[in-house]
Amino acid sequence: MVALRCPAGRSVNLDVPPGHTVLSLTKNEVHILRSAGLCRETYMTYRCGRVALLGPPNAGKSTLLNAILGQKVTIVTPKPQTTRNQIVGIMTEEGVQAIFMDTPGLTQVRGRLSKAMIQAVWESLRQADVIMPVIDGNLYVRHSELLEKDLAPIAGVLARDERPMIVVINKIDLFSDKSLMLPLLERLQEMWPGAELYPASALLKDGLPDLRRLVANALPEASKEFPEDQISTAPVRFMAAETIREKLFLYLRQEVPYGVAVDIEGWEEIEETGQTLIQAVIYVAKPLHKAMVIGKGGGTIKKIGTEARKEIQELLEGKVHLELWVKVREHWTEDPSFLRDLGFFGETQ
Ligand SMILES: Nc1nc2c(ncn2[C@@H]2O[C@H](COP(=O)(O)OP(=O)(O)OP(=O)(O)O)[C@@H](O)[C@H]2O)c(=O)[nH]1
Ligand SMILES: [Mg+2]
Repeated sequence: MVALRCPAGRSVNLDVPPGHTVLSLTKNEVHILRSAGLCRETYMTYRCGRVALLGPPNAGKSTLLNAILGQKVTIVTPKPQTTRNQIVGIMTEEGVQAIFMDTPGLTQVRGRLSKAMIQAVWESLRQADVIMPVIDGNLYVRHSELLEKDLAPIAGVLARDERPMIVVINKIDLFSDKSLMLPLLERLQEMWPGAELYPASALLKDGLPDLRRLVANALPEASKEFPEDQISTAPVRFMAAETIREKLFLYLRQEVPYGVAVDIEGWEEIEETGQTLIQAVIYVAKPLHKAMVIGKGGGTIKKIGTEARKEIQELLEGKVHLELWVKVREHWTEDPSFLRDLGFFGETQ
């Protein structure tokens, strides 16, 4: 085994058979010459690293991650600030493992919950080998004046960062004249001169194979961190709670979804029925919200429960009996120990 210096300054360990010499090194390949000079061999090196998906709320970061993986690991809703924690999704392909970190949308910090959410963004950025800002291309094509303000939290920091950066300009399915994008592309290139700009539609899964390749080439040489069949690091209990929260976001209006939290309090396999009994508590911030979650004649919570149960069954590949309770817990978004119990401050990882 010899340790080789790669052009990018990283080292790679490789078994060079006796009687062979290293001919050249490129980003992905080590060319080796047999000493007799009769035959050239190419050894692929393994690439593995972390990719931080970050950007303004509602840009499609979570949709993009699910589309890249071809499987749902993170919840998606039309409302901003859906994602609250760092969610890890793992893509493993031949010779490559990309560990994506989905993050909450970057907004102004208002209170402890949003502080914990923003902390998850900075922590993901710190861990990243590749930085992948995701922006809503359609929004900035139509309202170019919003770009600077929305990217203000990351523009300067990323301009000084030397790590590989791929900017995904998402939602390009929403306008047919693609030349409308040119001024936006120019401004992004000025802001981040070293970045690759990549227009895509996460919703239509448009352009994803090339994006996967781009990410793979930007990753450092390293051995894989996770088994090939592992798709996420989130425990199933957390994913079940997130599924319920997604349905709450979908069925509740105004400020109500932002004040809900879901905690799984019971999880039991029932031998007689072959079902998993899941008992979850939906916390709301105000007494009035409790009535809204329950709905007229219990209609809203019934719909939420039915939708969530279906999806959790798919996740667990088995029958689920889901019991939901609603409790009022005023000011929970400001309670550090409760936030910790819910998995904030990195505890889902
Ligand atoms: N038309 C269109 N809609 C998209 C696309 N990608 C995402 N969306 C929609 O945009 C909305 C927000 O998507 P999310 O994936 O939840 O966005 P996010 O960036 O994770 O949002 P936060 O977690 O709140 O920061 C959803 O309604 C998605 O269906 C896209 O390429 N085209
Ligand atoms: Mg999200």
